[in-house]
Amino acid sequence: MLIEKYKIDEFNQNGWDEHQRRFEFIASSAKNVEEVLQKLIDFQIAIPSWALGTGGTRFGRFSGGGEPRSLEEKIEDVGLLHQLNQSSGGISLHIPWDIPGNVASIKALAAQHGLRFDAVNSNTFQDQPDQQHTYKFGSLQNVDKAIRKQAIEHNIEVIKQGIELGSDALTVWLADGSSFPGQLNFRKAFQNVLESLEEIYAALPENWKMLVEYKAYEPNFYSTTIADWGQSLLLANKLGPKAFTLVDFGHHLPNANIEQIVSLLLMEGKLGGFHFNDSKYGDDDLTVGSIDPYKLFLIFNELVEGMDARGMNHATDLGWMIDASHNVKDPLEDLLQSVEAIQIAYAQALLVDTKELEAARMENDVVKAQEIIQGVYRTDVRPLVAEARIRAGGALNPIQVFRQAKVRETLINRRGLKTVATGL
Ligand code: PSV
Ligand code: MN
Repeated sequence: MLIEKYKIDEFNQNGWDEHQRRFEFIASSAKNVEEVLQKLIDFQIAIPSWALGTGGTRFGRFSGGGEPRSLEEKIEDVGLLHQLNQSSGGISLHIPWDIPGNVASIKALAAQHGLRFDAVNSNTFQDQPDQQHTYKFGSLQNVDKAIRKQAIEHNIEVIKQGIELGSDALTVWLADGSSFPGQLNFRKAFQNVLESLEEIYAALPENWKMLVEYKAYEPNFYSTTIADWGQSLLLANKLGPKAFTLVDFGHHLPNANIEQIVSLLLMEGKLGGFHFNDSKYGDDDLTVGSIDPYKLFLIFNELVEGMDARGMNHATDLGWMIDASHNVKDPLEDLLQSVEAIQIAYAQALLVDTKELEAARMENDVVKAQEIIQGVYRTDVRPLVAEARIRAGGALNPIQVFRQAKVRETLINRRGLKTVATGL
């Protein structure tokens, strides 16, 4: 569902004067405000098609109702988010959780909502009912050639679906690994994955990217065959110029310095994309910025600095996607919070005085460097983010509008209380 434009304008009147005051205050002190606003407007974050329903854990799942029952309804939900924040202009499909049946009408619906198709994701971490071989002991790494072949063919099929949709990247995340010592020959497993990825890589169109995502553990608990950025980078380097590493915030062991990882990957020209979420213990898939917003800002600071150093376009040269799950919140409200958290961190990173910071570093002035970094982090940039959103045609306060317009109640009336969206 979409909300009538006049209603959003009406809702925008609430708190308008307060917003003006707060915006003028920051605009009077921050440098390059117009440039920052334009960058915020251009920056789009893709929403995964599997994050629109309630996520569960292995202990249970508590649906909030009105979940999308089809890909069409998922596109409508992302369209609504985009209408409210003007920054969720992409949708990322996981296949076969979402199979675009009638491609022409799916594309038309997405276009109607101003959405593009972001990276397509293959799934060889679950068995499908009609599948010949099982992935219980891995897919691209499997000791059985026939199983590897099945997984390769699935990935090539996903590329074909992506081409039809107008996507330009394939994200490969593998659950492959082992749960017990002795189970796997690490070297053979890695080589099998490499050879399998080589076959998939050969099927990529000229302008496509392959994003190789790593994850430290889970579902395997002893070893994961692509467990960290080193292993992913090794594969990406061996595969060729169209292959890149994808960093997911929650896929690291505790205390990993993710900002350093993205910095070095950018230096190597091998960072391809980022999955946003937040985490306290592991791959918790929590709302972006809900646990450690400072870490998110530090990552953004390196992303901006590293991309600028290579003359990259922030909005288009990397794949940005939210990869979160919503166990206790309304998924759409959660996604609105996540997008805003990303924009806040991005805006703060854009405000860092890089020259001054570099000068402090050259003087080994550690205190000054920290003052610069934390001075920006402690600046309330929410009025900048809101201003960018309004100028782009969105809502001053997306969550408030979502609630005042009774979106969830309407979705429950239309779709029912017990609907279940595909995904995890
Ligand atoms: C795996 O944990 C992951 O981060 C990958 O990106 C998957 O595609 C996604 O979550 C959904 O399982
Ligand atoms: Mn991910």
